[in-house]
Amino acid sequence: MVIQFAADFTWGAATSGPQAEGTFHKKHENIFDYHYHTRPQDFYHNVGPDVASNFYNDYEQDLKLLKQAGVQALRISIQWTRLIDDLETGTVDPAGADYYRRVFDAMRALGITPYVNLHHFDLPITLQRRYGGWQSKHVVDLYVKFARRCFELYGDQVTHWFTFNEPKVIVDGQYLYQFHYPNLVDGKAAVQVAYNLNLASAKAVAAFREINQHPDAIIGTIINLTPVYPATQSDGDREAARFAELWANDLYLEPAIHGRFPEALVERLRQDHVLWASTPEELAVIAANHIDVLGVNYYHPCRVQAPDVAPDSLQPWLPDIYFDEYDMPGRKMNLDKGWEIYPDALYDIAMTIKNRYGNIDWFVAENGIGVADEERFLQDEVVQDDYRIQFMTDHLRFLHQAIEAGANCHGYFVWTGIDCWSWLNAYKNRYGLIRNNLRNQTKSLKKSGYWFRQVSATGHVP
Ligand code: BGP
Repeated sequence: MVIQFAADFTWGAATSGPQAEGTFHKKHENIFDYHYHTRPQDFYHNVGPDVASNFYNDYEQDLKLLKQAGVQALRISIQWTRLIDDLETGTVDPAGADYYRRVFDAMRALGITPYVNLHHFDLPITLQRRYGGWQSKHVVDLYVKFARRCFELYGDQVTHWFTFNEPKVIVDGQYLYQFHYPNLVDGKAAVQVAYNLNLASAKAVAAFREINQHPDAIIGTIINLTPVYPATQSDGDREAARFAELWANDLYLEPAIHGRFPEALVERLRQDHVLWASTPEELAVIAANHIDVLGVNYYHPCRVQAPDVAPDSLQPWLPDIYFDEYDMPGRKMNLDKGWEIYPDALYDIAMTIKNRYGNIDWFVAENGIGVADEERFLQDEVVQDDYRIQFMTDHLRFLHQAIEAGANCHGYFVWTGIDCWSWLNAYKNRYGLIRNNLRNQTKSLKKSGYWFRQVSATGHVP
């Protein structure tokens, strides 16, 4: 079957400020900077975000390399901890503001469209310690001040805006499963954080509509969608999958696209006495401010079965009292990362968006494969990453099928362009189309980079 994408399909790459820039001249530490500086051995193999991929200093040549790899649009994030001087008043640091202006100018000069995200897990540490982070509605309002500054400063340069990357990961990592600082286990707090992130996103959308005058400007949010598959068609497994789907996906999709929370989930949380605190005014903001475009990060599906132990016998409340993970025999795994590889899910995601979410304009905002020790695949200084080409080809095949079936998907952004720092494994697993040789910070296209250039030029996936 021929896989030919339309000429106006966007071929992009995604990265984030904290994972690419390095901390040079930054005004504040975020939660990861802080955690690394106090616990360098945790997760990070003693490689911190301080230099990261040195994008702060190297952005001009990095952008040229991305252009060479066929990247037509680049998703980056503005770091709150770089742009804002006084976090309470939202005053801008002039050097931070100038930096992002220069980056957007350089992108425009090369014909690379900036897709700009405002929050990629990188909460200022002061706000975590002083207010409990995203549990606090004051933090929501401080974020909105930051978002306003971004719209005011760059409304003439940027047309594609995003309020958050993967709000679910903030909830999971910080408040449930202990993989992001401050590593809490608190189901009730997690529920409030999920609500507050939805509220913050809607408030930022409202600010955008008020400030942004550019006729082509659009705003969206980026959600990691994990389609949920039950182990069997038994009532128990299907019930478990239904709750997991509500908790993982609908909790973010419904407010962003339909302006309301999923009724079945709200009812469950109310009965369990963990429902978030909300006000009618806040719910009105959420109801009135829908996104224009959806970014979908997809890496792996979620497979669940009915829980072993009856939920009501378990205390304290955690969402996974309602489902157990299911380790399906024979599923294909990326062993370096521990994630299942299941490209078919992209088709299912597309159909969910088409059938349940109004076929909103969307794009794949992240998709990619993390592989350890890629130096072993070096030949004449080029990483021969055929596994990455295969991974993208398989996912693009299902995406193409979905578009043929009516999905309204306008682009595919690979995670990532240039090998970058990762929250949990520093530089152990590499994702880039472009190799970052950390020994001397030189960067060069991998085999997948040349492949992507060809695909982006022709729209044809061989
Ligand atoms: C997503 C994040 C990215 C990136 C990616 C790969 O969840 O949005 O920032 O890190 O996952 O995951 P990891 O770096 O943990 O291997």
